[in-house]
Amino acid sequence: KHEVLDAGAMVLRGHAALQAQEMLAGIRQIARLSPFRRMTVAGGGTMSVAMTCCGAAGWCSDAQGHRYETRDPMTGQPWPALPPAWRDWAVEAARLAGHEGFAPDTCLINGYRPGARMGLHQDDDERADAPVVSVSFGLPAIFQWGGLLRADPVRRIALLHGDVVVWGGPSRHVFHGIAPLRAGQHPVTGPCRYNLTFRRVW
Ligand code: MD5
Ligand code: FE
Repeated sequence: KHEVLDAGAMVLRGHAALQAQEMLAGIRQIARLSPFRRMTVAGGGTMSVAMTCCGAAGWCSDAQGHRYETRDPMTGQPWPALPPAWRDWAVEAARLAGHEGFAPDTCLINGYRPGARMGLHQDDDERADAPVVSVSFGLPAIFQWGGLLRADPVRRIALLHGDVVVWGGPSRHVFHGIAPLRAGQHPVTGPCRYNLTFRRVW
């Protein structure tokens, strides 16, 4: 049931499928307070993925760069709370993958429409001694998984509705991305894909 992708990275196929309806309802609640928005990146481009956050910290990007903020710059308010049931669920998923004592303080929520993509990048704005728990809902995506150097060869792995990946140890620093989302209709999310990542920032 647990598939080791590489050192520190484990897929729990379909592990979140039974949580989908509840988590998607939670996403709608969060998005009422802090709407999905397409952020600007340094250099002036706009991301094709729409994002929102909940928890003590929210990931923000603008023309100046990217960082975590305690308040949503769009509303001036603190980010919506991380639902305790989500937090407990993510702690248990990390534990199943061998990471005891995960204490996430944020969840970044990515919304993909057909054509949306995430270019190869490394996640290094958070504490690297904690894993990241990622959950996919809706339309399938092709996850691009490289190495520690941008030029390293990239593997392609399908991430489907309900799939959970726990990234820890060496896999925290690999270059990764999402190929442009193919158009489609998913029975639960319609023409969308959502990805939630639970992280320890502070
Ligand atoms: C997504 N999100 O499907 C992906 C999945 C992001 C992001 O990449 O930064 O929001 S999470 C994949 C991930 C997270 C942390 C580490 C690694 C992969 N990794 O080391 O491969 O929207
Ligand atoms: Fe990432």
